[in-house]
Amino acid sequence: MYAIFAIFSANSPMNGMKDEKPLKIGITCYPSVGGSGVLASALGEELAERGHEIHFISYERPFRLPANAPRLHFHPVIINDYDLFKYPDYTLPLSVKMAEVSCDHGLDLLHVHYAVPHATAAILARAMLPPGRQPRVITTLHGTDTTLLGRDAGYGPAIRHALNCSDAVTAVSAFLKGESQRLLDFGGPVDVIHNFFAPRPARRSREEMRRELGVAPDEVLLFHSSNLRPLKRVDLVLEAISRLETSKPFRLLVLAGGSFAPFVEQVRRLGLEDRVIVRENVTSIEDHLQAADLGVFASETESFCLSILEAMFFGCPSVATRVGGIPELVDDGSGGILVSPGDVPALSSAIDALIEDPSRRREMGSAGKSRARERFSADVIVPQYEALYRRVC
Ligand code: GMT
Repeated sequence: MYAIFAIFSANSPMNGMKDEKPLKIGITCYPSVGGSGVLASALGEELAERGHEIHFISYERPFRLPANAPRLHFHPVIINDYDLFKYPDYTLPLSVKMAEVSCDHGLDLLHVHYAVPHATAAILARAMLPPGRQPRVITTLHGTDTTLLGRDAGYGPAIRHALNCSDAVTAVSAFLKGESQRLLDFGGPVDVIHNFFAPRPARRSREEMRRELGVAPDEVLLFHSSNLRPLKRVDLVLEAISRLETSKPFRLLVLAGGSFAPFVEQVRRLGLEDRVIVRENVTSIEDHLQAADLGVFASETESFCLSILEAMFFGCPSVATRVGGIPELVDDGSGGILVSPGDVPALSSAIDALIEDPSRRREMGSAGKSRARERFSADVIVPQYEALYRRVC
């Protein structure tokens, strides 16, 4: 009897759910390349593996979401283009689709990632449904929904209203929780649930990937991965690279979740054409990360920086700016070196030091990997979301 139960527990998708019934969860996120969409997709995938029924609702299928996975569904939001509107509206069709999916599938809750406009649409969707059929609404704040849009007088009051009407609000770092309370003047509870990463098996070996990128075995491969928005300060990353004094061979791989065109002129001016390799909209992140040796991030603000965490899982340390939630992720010495924002000489000298000292780099990388597994793995973080769902339901 015990043996049969043990086998069932280990292999069942309900593993970890004890005797509780699986939940039906609607997830809305931005489907394009970006940390909040990546996190939401990974969360949906993990929840489905744990036996819950997951319904993604968005204008496109999130780019990292696997096709044909059990209990994982996608509902597109169709937006008609009316001449009448100068600016197309997404919030209303999204809210109608959320209400429709909630009703058709009996959703227990809508979990929206990135407040604008997803939280507002979820509140509206809930209000469209009769009592008893209304899903709970959970809003996860990711970063610029608070730090950029929260400051904007045209958005702030609507975000605050949506948070006040949510059944629970989470933030991806303690830093972001503080900023949300301060900038949005939001007095309600905010649960901090850090981001997680669950790497998939790489499909190419480190050697194969480096060969494909044209990186020689003795070259140190630096990497930067982001959506390249101005606050990522890719200009400073390039400047820091151009000032390196190391005599060791190195290249910089940019995994661009946006067009790299605005930086081409700077690359030319700094004489970095032979150093910089750009890959846009890469989905096989694991293959690329295992080929890399050191991450470089110069963001002027960052609520968490999922890219650093992804690298940590591959034992790849980073040199990054000490801003926002990054110190919650990287403890100086474990996972990387942190420098003051805007301090290009400090950025360069930290990169130089780690290029010159491969054993320090490896030590830092392996300490970072342990830290990532202990604190930011799916097994640690996903149950925190499940507990929150149970609490609000
Ligand atoms: O604001 C952005 O740069 C985009 C945003 C997103 O949705 O991709 O990124 C935010 O969410 C990520 C996932 O939680 C965090 O890792 C990023 O740090 C955060 N970006 C900022 O705070 C600037």
